[in-house]
Amino acid sequence: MPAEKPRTVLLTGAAGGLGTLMRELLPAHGYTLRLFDMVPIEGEPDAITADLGDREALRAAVTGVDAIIHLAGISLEASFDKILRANIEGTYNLYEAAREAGVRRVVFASSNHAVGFTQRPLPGDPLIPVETPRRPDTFYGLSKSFGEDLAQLYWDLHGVETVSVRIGSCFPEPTSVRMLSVWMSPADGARLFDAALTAENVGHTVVYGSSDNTRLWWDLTSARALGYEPQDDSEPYAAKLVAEHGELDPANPDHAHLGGHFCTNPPIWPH
Ligand code: NAI
Ligand code: 15L
Repeated sequence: MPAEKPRTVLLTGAAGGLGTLMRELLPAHGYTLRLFDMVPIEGEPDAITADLGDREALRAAVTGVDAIIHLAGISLEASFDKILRANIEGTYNLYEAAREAGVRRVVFASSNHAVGFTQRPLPGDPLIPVETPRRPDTFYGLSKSFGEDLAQLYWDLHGVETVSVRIGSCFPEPTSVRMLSVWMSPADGARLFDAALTAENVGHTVVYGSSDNTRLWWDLTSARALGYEPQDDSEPYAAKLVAEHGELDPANPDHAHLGGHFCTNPPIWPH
């Protein structure tokens, strides 16, 4: 599965930064999006405004969709209780609704912070494989590690397929030297989600989500095996960013791991 391209896709977290970018980009790949978020979306009166804790709303949201892109949740560090409700219970609620409704494919927004305490490769070192042991750098990263395990369970037990995308940094432009290695351009993000929705027989597949950056830290082989062909590279932004901030220093703890400053001083979810 799927033998045919899914057409109607539930996009959770549609009001967020990545959700907004994907609302702009995914229709051109042939998708009709059903939008879901706990906050209303301006100009989108049909969007479903509900919390991931609302199981009834989730049941209604998944009814009749061909696939789900699950972006909703706390996207930075927060107290364990908040992460538990939004990211852990919320993702469980989403998978239960998908299973009950017979939705066959989920694309799960995992994060590099599921493996954030992995030593980042130095030039010439091998790229980090998807099989590297999970080393979450925060409760946030831990919730993404949980999401990947939940996805594996729902495939093994219930036949719900997932592509877990360990997204690097998906923003319009890289804004730090670290992001030169982990950046995923929005256009490549849409290409990767498209590949994750359409590849056949993915079972549970874990991929890194980034562009084909010259300074890449991880191995994109499993993403390319889905049919993903990244078109972008952060390198044109490198000269300006390096001139402003200098090259990464392996002796600096903020620069030593994939997760960057999440390992030392994580940004905190504002709500
Ligand atoms: P964001 O914080 O801008 O958007 C998250 C959205 O989820 C928000 O609109 C928020 O209202 C919604 N949300 C939060 N808790 C919810 C709940 N309990 N019920 C319903 N909706 C809820 O985050 P962003 O950057 O758009 O990221 C989207 C997803 O991708 C997140 O899961 C994040 O962890 C993941 N990700 C994003 C990366 C990036 O570079 N943008 C990097 C790695 C992972
Ligand atoms: C993430 O997981 C966050 O959701 C995003 O806001 C960025 O901080 C990104 O990681 C990153 O590592 O740059």
